[in-house]
Amino acid sequence: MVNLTIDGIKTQAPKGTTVLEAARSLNINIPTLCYLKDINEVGACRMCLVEVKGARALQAACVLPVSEGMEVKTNSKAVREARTTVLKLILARHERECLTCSRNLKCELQKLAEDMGIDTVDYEGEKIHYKVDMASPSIVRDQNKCILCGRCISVCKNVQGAGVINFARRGIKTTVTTSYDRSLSDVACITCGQCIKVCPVGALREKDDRDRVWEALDNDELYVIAQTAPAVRVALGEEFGLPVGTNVEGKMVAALRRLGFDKVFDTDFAADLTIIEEGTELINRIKNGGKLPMITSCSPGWIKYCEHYYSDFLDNLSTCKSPHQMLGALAKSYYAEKMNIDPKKIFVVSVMPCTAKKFESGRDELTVDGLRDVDAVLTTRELAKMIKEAGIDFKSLEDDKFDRVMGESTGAAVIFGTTGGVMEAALRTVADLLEGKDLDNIDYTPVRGLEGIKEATVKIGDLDVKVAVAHGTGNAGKLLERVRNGEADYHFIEVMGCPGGCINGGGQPIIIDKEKTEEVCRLRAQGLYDIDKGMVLRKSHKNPEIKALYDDYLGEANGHKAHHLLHTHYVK
Ligand code: HC0
Ligand code: SF4
Repeated sequence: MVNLTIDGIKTQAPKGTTVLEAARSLNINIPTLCYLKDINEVGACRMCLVEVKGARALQAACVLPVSEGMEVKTNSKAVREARTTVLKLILARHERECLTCSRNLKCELQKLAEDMGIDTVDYEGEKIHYKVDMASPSIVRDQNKCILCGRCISVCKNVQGAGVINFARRGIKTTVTTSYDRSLSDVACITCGQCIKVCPVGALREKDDRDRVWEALDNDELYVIAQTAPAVRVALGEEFGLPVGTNVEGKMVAALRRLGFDKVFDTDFAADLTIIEEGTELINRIKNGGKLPMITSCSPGWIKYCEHYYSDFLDNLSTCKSPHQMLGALAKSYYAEKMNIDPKKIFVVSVMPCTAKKFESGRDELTVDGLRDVDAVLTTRELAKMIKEAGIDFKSLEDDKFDRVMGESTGAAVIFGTTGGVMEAALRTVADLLEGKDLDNIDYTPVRGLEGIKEATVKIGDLDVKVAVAHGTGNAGKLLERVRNGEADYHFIEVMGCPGGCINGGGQPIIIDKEKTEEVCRLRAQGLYDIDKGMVLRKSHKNPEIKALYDDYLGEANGHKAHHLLHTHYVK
């Protein structure tokens, strides 16, 4: 242990700890704008300057290791003056359109300016005006607001394994950009939105589709259907001041009705359907010598990553469309026929924790007979904005229920929203189908939790089923390298593009205090596991609406009609 003094308090910290961490362990808050633990520790923003006895200049606490006998002041006159100057210089370069910024009231720079009592920006220097990159279907990049903290660069490269953005040029002309300043839509960006989540300001945001959805809702000719992803219900409440992880399913459904949707369905219904289709596909591949390991195909950021970086694994992907695309396809076929509605007049809106779903819904592979499965995708954040725009008092809404015949779901479906959930849901069904009985032990805990790569061998009948789970595409890449090199082999792999799975998707509420990210992920995941635990039906094949769908419409799992509507194939 290293002995040191911070602001007159004697303390000890393990060797290798930074002064920033040592101070935080004493509840001394040193401000930061670029620091992200284990991801971006670069000392770029200079907000964390501290005074160290005997040192000639102020030091950046986030990259300064503790040393024996060190005496640190975090709040001296010199420190306060330096930080104020640094912050005013950042503000001088930043396009200060706070009132109309997507991050208004959720901006770390704004909060810091308020915390530090900044009431003037004394410097006005040369400014370069950059064109806003609007070409990606998922991500908007506005360099005019960028403060060059480098977090997006680090998360894109180190966590997601994509590395499509970097610093370019020098001095006043320094920017964060793509190679040759191309649009994100023209480089190998996987549209995951993890860069949005770490951006301290509004330089990165989702492509806003609220206007298109309002237009559809105002059009009397259209029959507008909403569906909501598993992970939205345990995060939407945060936008209205409710505790992290609160299940607001009932209020969310009520709010969607108030907004004017004709029907509100549950993507969880289609998650159950995915398990039947994907589970059957897995059993067929294992029994008939098909391509293994089979890899899940429901996370569009992951699919795009596979296409760009691991295209030799494309045939390993399950041919199942992702659940919300399945539901969209059924809305315009099964439901349209049942209700005698012209499918061309049905407009499907998916409410998702994900920015990549915006890209996915526009893919040509995800159409049936020329009609898009899904017409628009809103993130959790956009739905919250629409609810606020409409003047709905979310917290006081009475709980409402999803519409039938695509509104019933099981516990297996709701855990899709967290890493390991699709695997656990699949194992619950595959084990029952292969053993031919209703098994009691259905909590597959080895695939739960936030470890980057999880592995398990599950004994089903005579078969040892080897499975792996990866979340965050960087981890997926590491896992696939091992498979490619013959160091590991599995029957089935679950990949979710975002770290933690959809609970931490690029479209979820912004976590302003980045130190709390892991805790927030745990609480959102716990919210989903609690819902699962409280449900009577916890296996997808027990869902009565799914049984009715096969009996009345689809016929058999993986059959001709199911393939036409619910499956696709991605090629190089
Ligand atoms: Fe997910 Fe999904 S679980 S990808 O994480 O499979 O976005 O929540 O909606 O479609 O169901 C996201 C979440 C979904 C889909 C489902 C899957
Ligand atoms: Fe990188 Fe994902 Fe952001 Fe694209 S969306 S720039 S891949 S972090």
